[in-house]
Amino acid sequence: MQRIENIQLVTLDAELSDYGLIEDAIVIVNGTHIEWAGPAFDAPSTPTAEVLDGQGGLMTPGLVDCHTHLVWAGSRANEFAQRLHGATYAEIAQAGGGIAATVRATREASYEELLQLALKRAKALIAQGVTTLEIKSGYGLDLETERKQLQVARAVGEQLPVRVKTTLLAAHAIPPEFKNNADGYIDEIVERILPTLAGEGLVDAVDAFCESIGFSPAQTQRVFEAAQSLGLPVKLHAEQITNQQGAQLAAQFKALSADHLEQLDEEGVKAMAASGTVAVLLPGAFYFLRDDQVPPVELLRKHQVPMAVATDANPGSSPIHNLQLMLQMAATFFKLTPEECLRGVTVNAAKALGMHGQVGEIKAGMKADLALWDIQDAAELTYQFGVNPLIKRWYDGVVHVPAYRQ
Ligand code: DI6
Ligand code: FE
Repeated sequence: MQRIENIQLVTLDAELSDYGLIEDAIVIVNGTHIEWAGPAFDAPSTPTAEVLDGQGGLMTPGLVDCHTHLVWAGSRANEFAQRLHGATYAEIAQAGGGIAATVRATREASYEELLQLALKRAKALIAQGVTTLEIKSGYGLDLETERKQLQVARAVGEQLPVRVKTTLLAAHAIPPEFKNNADGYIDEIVERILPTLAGEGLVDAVDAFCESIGFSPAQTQRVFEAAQSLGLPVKLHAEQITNQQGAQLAAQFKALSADHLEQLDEEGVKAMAASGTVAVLLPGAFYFLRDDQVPPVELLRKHQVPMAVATDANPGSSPIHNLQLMLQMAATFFKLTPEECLRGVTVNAAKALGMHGQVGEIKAGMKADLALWDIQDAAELTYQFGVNPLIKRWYDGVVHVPAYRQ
């Protein structure tokens, strides 16, 4: 048992205050779970607990990055240079670059090579206080390589102190074997890739890229039906470049989240509100693609759709492994408040992964995933970036100090 004293606690319990802030707090950790959290004056006695001094730091839930594509090989730095010379993301994709280039490199890479690359990226996120991470496949586009990606994702969660949720994104792009035959590839996904990998226990959720340059709503629907028949929750890359009414489709399948959403309209927002689907905002992709349309944050607020914020870490549209920077960008570009940003990488990100009530808040019964910061005001996490204020983090009840602090 651990008794963490001398902390300011951000519980995110809306009933307490904006952040659920308790100024002089104690958290009691029992094994892998939180046993008690609240004001020091109210704390039960724990004569046998190890007492830890929180140094007056601010404690938040461990952060949750609920949308990443961490497992890939190769580099797209050359495409970045082409874009600076005027080529567009869509033009590069049509010329055989883009996702297809990463698919070639990922197919060629060995399991071990991919694992080393993914571990390095995951460590960067862990050092910023991340304790739960979603990792998508989608750079294999065939059974073997999608499996390899998801196995690497599982290994990241086994080798590092981070909880990993896997998402099958086989419907990310059309592989060369199915050129001009997207429906044939959807058959392959629903008949073979999805049931096989789900049967191997590699799939926690299913995602698709519903877009003019991706899959149509009808094709996406087939993937969702297959997921539903296997009892798997769905998510969707929706309304990023064009409005395909993906949000409505996602809502129809009670999706955990719809992500990107720059082109989302009020009908889509209402559908998401009715189905409890989380809006995952990805300011890194907005920034890196120099998008000029922001997601409809006012409408999401008006209809009380929970908003999450994530890195979308991927080699093409968001080569960014910094969740703290995403908070800054969500505030600066999308005008989220610091409190919305913090909820976006904790309680709402947990909802987007179907982990509400397990992680993302500091309450009795939740996992002891905690982050202790050398700041006095929670808004600091959104306000600044580049200096990492993390003092230490707890994962599953075990304390870890990031390497640079040791
Ligand atoms: N939307 C994105 O922003 C990424 N995938 C997706 O469906 C881009 C992936 C890439 O360019 O490699
Ligand atoms: Fe993405």
